[in-house]
Amino acid sequence: MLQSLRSRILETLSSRDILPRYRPAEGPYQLLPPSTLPDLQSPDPQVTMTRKGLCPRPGSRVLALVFLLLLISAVSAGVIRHRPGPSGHPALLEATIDELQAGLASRRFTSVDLVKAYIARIHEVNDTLHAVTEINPDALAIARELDNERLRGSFRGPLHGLPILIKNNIATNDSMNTTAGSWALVGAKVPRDATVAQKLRAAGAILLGKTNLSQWAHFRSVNTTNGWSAYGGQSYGPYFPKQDPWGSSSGSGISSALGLALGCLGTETDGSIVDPADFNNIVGIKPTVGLTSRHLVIPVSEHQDTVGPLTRTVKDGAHILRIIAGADPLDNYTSSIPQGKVPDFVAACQLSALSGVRLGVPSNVLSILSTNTTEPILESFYGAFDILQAAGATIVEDTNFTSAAEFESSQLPTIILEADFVVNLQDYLSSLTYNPNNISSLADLRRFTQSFPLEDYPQRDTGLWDQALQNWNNTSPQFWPAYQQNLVYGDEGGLLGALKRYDLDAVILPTHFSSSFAATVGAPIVSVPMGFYPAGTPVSTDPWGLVEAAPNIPFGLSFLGARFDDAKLIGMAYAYEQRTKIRNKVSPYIVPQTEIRDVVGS
Ligand SMILES: *[C@@H]1O[C@H](CO)[C@@H](O)[C@H](O)[C@H]1NC(C)=O
Ligand SMILES: *[C@@H]1O[C@H](CO)[C@@H](O)[C@H](O)[C@H]1NC(C)=O
Ligand SMILES: *[C@@H]1O[C@H](CO)[C@@H](O)[C@H](O)[C@H]1NC(C)=O
Ligand SMILES: *[C@@H]1O[C@H](CO)[C@@H](O)[C@H](O)[C@H]1NC(C)=O
Ligand SMILES: *[C@@H]1O[C@H](CO)[C@@H](O)[C@H](O)[C@H]1NC(C)=O
Ligand SMILES: *[C@@H]1O[C@H](CO)[C@@H](O)[C@H](O)[C@H]1NC(C)=O
Ligand SMILES: *[C@@H]1O[C@H](CO)[C@@H](O)[C@H](O)[C@H]1NC(C)=O
Ligand SMILES: *[C@@H]1O[C@H](CO)[C@@H](O)[C@H](O)[C@H]1NC(C)=O
Ligand SMILES: *[C@@H]1O[C@H](CO)[C@@H](O)[C@H](O)[C@H]1NC(C)=O
Ligand SMILES: CC(=O)N[C@H]1CO[C@H](CO)[C@@H](O)[C@@H]1O
Repeated sequence: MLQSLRSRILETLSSRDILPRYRPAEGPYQLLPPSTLPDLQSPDPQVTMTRKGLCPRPGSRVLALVFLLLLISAVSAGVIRHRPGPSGHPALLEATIDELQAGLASRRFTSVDLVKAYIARIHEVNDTLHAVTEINPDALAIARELDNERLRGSFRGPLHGLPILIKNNIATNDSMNTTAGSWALVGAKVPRDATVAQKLRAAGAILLGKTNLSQWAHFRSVNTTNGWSAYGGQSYGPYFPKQDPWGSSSGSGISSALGLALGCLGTETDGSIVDPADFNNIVGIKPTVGLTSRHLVIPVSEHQDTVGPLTRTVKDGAHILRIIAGADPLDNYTSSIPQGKVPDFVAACQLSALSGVRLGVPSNVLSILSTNTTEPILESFYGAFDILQAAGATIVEDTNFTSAAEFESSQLPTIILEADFVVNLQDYLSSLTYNPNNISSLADLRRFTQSFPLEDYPQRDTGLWDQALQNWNNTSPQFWPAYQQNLVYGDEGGLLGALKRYDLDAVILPTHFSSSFAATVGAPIVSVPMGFYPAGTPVSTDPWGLVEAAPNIPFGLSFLGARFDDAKLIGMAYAYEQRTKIRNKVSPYIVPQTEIRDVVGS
């Protein structure tokens, strides 16, 4: 029974969120019935896809062309509208911490203005993209207080007065719900803020709202979509109509991409920060597990979960990470931070950071994972070598991950996560001070989910929970040997082994292939925009109608490193970003129009 379920999970899981990330997203693709085709505010991305690859249907080139024309008109309109006003207000689609702080310091606008503008922008796109599930009703009052503080001459630092959205699995002790996208937890209360939320508040950030996500961080169904939650609906990426936003920090990726806040927090177990960063044209920092506290973050796995920023620039991500990182007595994985000291990630952002570094390329991973839809990604990846070398890096090819093929088909990574989830979820539920549906265990949660109509069961099943409830857990004697075996995939047989054997500073991979290799050992990844699918790319969709590949959809480059080498990776990503500025070379098809000048003084 267990065995057959496991095989089914391997066959049907549509996201790479919890399984080895590099498994090609192949499936029983077919021509979609008209009712599920993306609607026609956009061209109709009507295509078919075989198991082996894309077969453009007659006309798909024409459709792509129509889309391109629409895009060009949207962009040219956008360029006009997004030009900073005469008063020099930064355009919110790209605004950085430094630009917003300069405007706040010189009183060209206030934090109240920023909150108003970002809320208007969220409303402009939420009906189409479902990126944000709730807005903090206290945000304006908090902004006013922070404006007053600033006027009184007190400045808390780079995040003072800047609105940030957080993923809806990071708990806050305020009027907002923390649900992981489930109706089971709507109305639930926690005793205090999650440590990362509390640190943001203390640093003067305004928690503007909560972002949509793949429900339970994609740890419920074996047949569901990225970016869907019962509470938040289906979210979409902004670079092509009905674009798969990836996940599970889907809303955080979309929101940073479109300037719905200065930046966002997400969480990652295996891919949940770097994948939405990848396909939404932004930077994702997946910190070393233990660098940021998970206290009062709805868990998947204590061994793999980590909280990190999704931002438009590497430097903004570094600023946010610097605030949220650090030891926390309420999450003792943070006691593994070397010397207990948080490095200065912002100072690590140096143009020279690639000079003299050795970057490994595990070529066997590229050959194992490549499919027809990844061809443009690989082309762009090989193109990046020139830039990295010109910046002083040495590229070392064939630094193969020796167990990559075995890892790719192993069920162990999922079993370990399930064993953690049963126990870690129960701990989280026991910390609630108000638990409206009296859910205290995974068994309770499964009962609720299977009987509550809005949870979309059985169309979206509870396959991962069914299996977790039958299996041993992380307090059982079977756990430790299995966990040790699972570590080998990331250690000797994977990332850490290659770093040591070839004396590397980091490994580079297309982000699409990267996350699983760092996941099992809790190693860091920084993903930065690298390219986008060119005009003429056949449009391919998954069985639910989400668009996976199409012209204009972006993708990123990942730097993977040893545990607690986060600062080093941030430096390299910055040096690459500054030389390429890929983000500016591709535009979303949908862009909110409200700018600071529209709200100043209102
Ligand atoms: C890619 O597509 C071509 C035809 O379009 C096909 O011949 C080939 O087998 C495909 N390759 C893979 C790896 O799917
Ligand atoms: C989403 O946008 C619509 C239209 O502006 C608005 O009515 C609705 O309240 C928004 N939802 C949230 C949660 O902000
Ligand atoms: C939290 O959920 C409750 C119950 O559905 C709802 O009334 C409330 O508006 C939500 N809070 C926010 C800030 O959306
Ligand atoms: C959590 O919120 C409640 C209700 O506002 C408040 O009484 C309590 O002090 C808060 N807890 C902390 C640790 O701030
Ligand atoms: C998964 O869900 C899709 C959409 O409802 C459906 O077409 C497909 O048959 C399901 N696959 C399995 C294996 O249940
Ligand atoms: C880890 O933290 C918990 C409280 O969250 C504490 O009970 C436990 O003793 C700590 N374990 C270690 C090894 O420090
Ligand atoms: C690494 O993998 C590539 C691609 O699979 C292969 O051609 C090469 O021989 C391998 N190199 C080593 C040193 O194993
Ligand atoms: C939860 O438990 C409390 C106390 O036992 C009870 O009053 C309440 O009705 C229960 N709520 C639900 C939804 O079962
Ligand atoms: C974990 O498994 C043990 C048996 O090995 C069992 O006693 C315990 O109740 C399980 N914990 C949870 C949270 O299910
Ligand atoms: C804020 C937001 O976008 N909420 C939406 C989430 O998804 C549901 C279902 O699609 C919509 O009804 C909400 O408006």
